[in-house]
Amino acid sequence: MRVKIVVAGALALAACSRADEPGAEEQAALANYVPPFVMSRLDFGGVVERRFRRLDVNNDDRLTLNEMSKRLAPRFDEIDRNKDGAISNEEWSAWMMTRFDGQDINHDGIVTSDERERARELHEADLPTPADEPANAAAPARN
Ligand SMILES: [Ca+2]
Ligand SMILES: [Ca+2]
Repeated sequence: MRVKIVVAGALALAACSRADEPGAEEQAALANYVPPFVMSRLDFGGVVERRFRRLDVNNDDRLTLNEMSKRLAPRFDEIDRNKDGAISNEEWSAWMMTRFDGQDINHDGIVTSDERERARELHEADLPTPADEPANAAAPARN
C-alpha cells in the first residue's frame, strides 16, 4: 500500500514538474544530443594541421614536450620518430594519420561515429574531433 502511494506521489511530482517547465525534456534531449561523426581523411588532414599550429605555442614549427597536452605528452616519444626531442609537422601528421587509419575500420577514407566507437573499444584513442577544433580556428584571428 505504501509503495503504491509513493509511486503515485512520484508520478504526480513528475507530471507537476513537467507542467512547470515545458520543454525541459526537449532541452535535456538537445543537451545530450551528439551529432553523428563523419570525417574524411582529407578533412582530418586539415584538423591535424590546425592542431599542430595551435599546439606550437612558440611558432617554431616543432612541438616540444612542454607544448604537448596532457593527453599527448605520454605519446611524445612515440610521435618523435627520429628521437630528436621535437615533433616536426611531418612526424605529427604521420602519427595522426596512422591513428585516423586505425579508426577507419572499413578503409573507405571516412571515419564515422560508429567506427570511432568501435575503435575506441579496441584501443583508447584520442583522435581530435571537429568539436575539439572550433570552426573559427582556421580563420584569421583578426583582419
Ligand atoms: Ca614549438
Ligand atoms: Ca622529431
